[in-house]
Amino acid sequence: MTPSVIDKLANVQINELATSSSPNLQKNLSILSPDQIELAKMLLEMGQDHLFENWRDPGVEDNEKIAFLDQVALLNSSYPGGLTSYIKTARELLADSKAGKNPFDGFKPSVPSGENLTFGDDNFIKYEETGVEQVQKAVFVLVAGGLGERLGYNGIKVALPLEMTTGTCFLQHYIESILCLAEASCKQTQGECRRDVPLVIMTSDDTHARTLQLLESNAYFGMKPTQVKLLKQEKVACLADNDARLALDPNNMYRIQTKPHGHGDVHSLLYSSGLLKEWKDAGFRWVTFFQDTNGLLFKVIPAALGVSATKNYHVNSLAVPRKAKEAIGGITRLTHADGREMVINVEYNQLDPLLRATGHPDGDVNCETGYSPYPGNINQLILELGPYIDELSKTGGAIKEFVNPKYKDSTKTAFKSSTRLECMMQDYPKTLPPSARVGFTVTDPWLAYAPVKNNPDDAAKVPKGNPYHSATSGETAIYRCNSMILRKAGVKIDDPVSEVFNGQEVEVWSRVVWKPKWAATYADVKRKVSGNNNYISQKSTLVINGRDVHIEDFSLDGTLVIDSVDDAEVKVGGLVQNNGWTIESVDKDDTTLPEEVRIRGFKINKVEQLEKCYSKPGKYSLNP
Ligand code: UGB
Repeated sequence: MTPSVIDKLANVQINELATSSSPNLQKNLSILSPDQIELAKMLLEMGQDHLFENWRDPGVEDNEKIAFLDQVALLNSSYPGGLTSYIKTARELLADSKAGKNPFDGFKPSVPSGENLTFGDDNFIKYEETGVEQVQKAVFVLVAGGLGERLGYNGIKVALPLEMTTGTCFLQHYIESILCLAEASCKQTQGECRRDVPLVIMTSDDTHARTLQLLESNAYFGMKPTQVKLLKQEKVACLADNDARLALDPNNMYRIQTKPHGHGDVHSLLYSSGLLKEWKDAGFRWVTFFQDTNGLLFKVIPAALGVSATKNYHVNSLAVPRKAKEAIGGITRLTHADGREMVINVEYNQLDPLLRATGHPDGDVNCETGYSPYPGNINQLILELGPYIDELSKTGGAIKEFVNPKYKDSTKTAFKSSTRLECMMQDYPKTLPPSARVGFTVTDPWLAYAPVKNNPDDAAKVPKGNPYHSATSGETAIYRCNSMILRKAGVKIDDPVSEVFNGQEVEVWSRVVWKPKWAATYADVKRKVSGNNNYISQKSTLVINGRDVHIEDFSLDGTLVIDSVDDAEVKVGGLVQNNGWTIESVDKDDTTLPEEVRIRGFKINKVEQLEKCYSKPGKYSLNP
C-alpha cells in the first residue's frame, strides 16, 4: 500500500473513532498504524474501552502502546475466529456459569462399550501384532505445553527421569519407543515402509525453549531432526468479569493478562500447520496423542492401535478401571432426548452430579468389580487421520471450551481472580456426528498408566487406595510393570515389599529396566526369555541396554547391567550375586539434593554390581 492510501485509511478509521468512548485512544491514533487502529476499533466494538482508559498522551510510553497492540494482534491471530469470537464465546459461557447451567443438561449418562484388554492373553497378543503393523502408518503427538504447577517441579516435565536406575528422561524413552516400534513395524511387513514416523511436540512459552534445547543437546535422542516438529501454543486473554472484559496485568497497564488455554489447542495447531494434509498424502492413517509423563504408555500403544485398526475406530480413547470419584475423567455415553449422542470424557466433578440428577441417587459408585463402571480417561487418544481431517475442515480445529471462574461470593458478580476460556483435547468427539465410530480400550492400570502429576504433599493426602500420581508412584510403577511382564513370561520374581517414601506407601518390586530396543512389545519379551529356571530376587536390579540379549535359566540376587551393541548376541544364564543397588529414603526438604530426587523421596544407592559391556559384534555367553 502506498503511504497516501495508508493515510486515507487511517483518516477514515480516525473519523470512525472520533466519537468513540475512549478519548485517550483518540489522542494516540497518530502513533498507530492502520492495522493497529483496526484492532483498537475491534476492541472498542467488543466493549473493551477500559483497556485504553489510562493511556498517557502521545509522546509518553508510545513503545508500550505499540507493544500492547502487538500483543493484541497475536491474541487475535492465534485464536480461531479471533478475539471477537473469543469474547463472544466467553460472554455466553460466563452467563451459563452464572446461571448454574450444566453443559450436560438434558443428557443421560450410560456405560459405553469398548474393548477390555487383559495383558498377555491371546487377544492381547493378536491386537499387539496388528498394532505393530500399523505403527508405520501412525504419527505421534505429544502435548507438552503444561508447566506442571501441580507437580511443583521447576524444569520441564519431559526432562524428568522416569526412573533413577538408568536416569532415562521421559522424552528419550518416548522417542526410543517410537523408533523401535517403527522398526518392528517395517520388519513385520517385510520392510516395505519408506517413511519416517513423525513426532509432533506441542509446547508453550513455558516449555518451548527448554524442550528444543533438550532435543538439540541430545541429538534428538536418535530421531532425525526432520522427523520432529515443535508447535507452540499461545496463551489466551484473561477475563476480568462476567462481561468478558479483558484483564490487564496488574503490574503493566499496557499488557493483557494471559493464561494457558489447555491441551485442546493441539487440534487447531495441527490443522493450521498443514501437517495433517501432508501426512495424509504420505499415506499415514493414525494420529496418536499422548501426555508428558506417563512412563508406561508405550506398553499398550501397539495393542491399542491394533484395536483401532480391527474395530475401525475413528476415535479410540485409552482408559483404565477407575475408582468411583477418583480424580480422573470417566468415559461416558451421553444420550439426549433430542437424539444427540456422544461417547465422551466427563470430568470426575461433573460425572457424580450428572448421575445423581438422572436417576442414580448414589452417584458415581464402585460396582461389583470394585471400580466405577465408567472407565477412567488417561487422555491418550488414537484418531483415524481421514475422518479427523474431515471434521477439522468443518471446525478449523476449534474445540468446545469451558470456563471455570472462582466467584467472590454467591451473587456470582465478581471473580476472586481473572479467569479464561479453556479447552481439552479429549473433547474433540463433542462435535462428531452420532455415526462416528467412537470407542475406547481399557487396560490394567499397572500396564498403562503411571503419570507424574502431583507434588509430594498433595500425593500424601490422596485417599487410601487411590493412585498417588506422583514421582514416587511413577517410578515404582515402572519396576512393578516390568516385573509383572517378566513374571507373565515365566520368570520367578519375588513379591514386592511395602515402603513409605514422601508419606506415600508404595510397593517396591525388583528394579527391572530395559531399553525399548530389547523389547517394545510383549511378543519381544517372550522371544527373549526362555527356560524354566529364571529368578530375580526382590533386592535385585536388572538393566538391559542391548537388543539381542537372551535370558535363559538365569538367577539374579544383586545388580546386573548389560550394555551391548546391536550385533552382539548375548546369552545370559547362571547366577549373579552381589550386594546390588539399594533404595534409600531421602528427605523431600533436603535442598542439597537435586529436585528430581527430592520429589521421589528416595535415591538409588549403587553399592555393588556386575556390569558387562559387549561393544563388538559377536556371540557371547554370560554364565558366571
Ligand atoms: N498441556 C498442554 O500441552 N497445554 C496446556 O495448556 C495444558 C496442558 P495435565 P489435566 O491424566 O489423569 C488431563 O495438567 O489437564 C499438556 C485430562 O484432562 O497434566 O489436569 C500437559 O503438558 C483428565 O481427563 O492434566 O488432566 C500434559 O502433557 C485426565 O485424563 C497434558 O496436557 C488427566 O489428564 C495434561 O495436562 C489424567
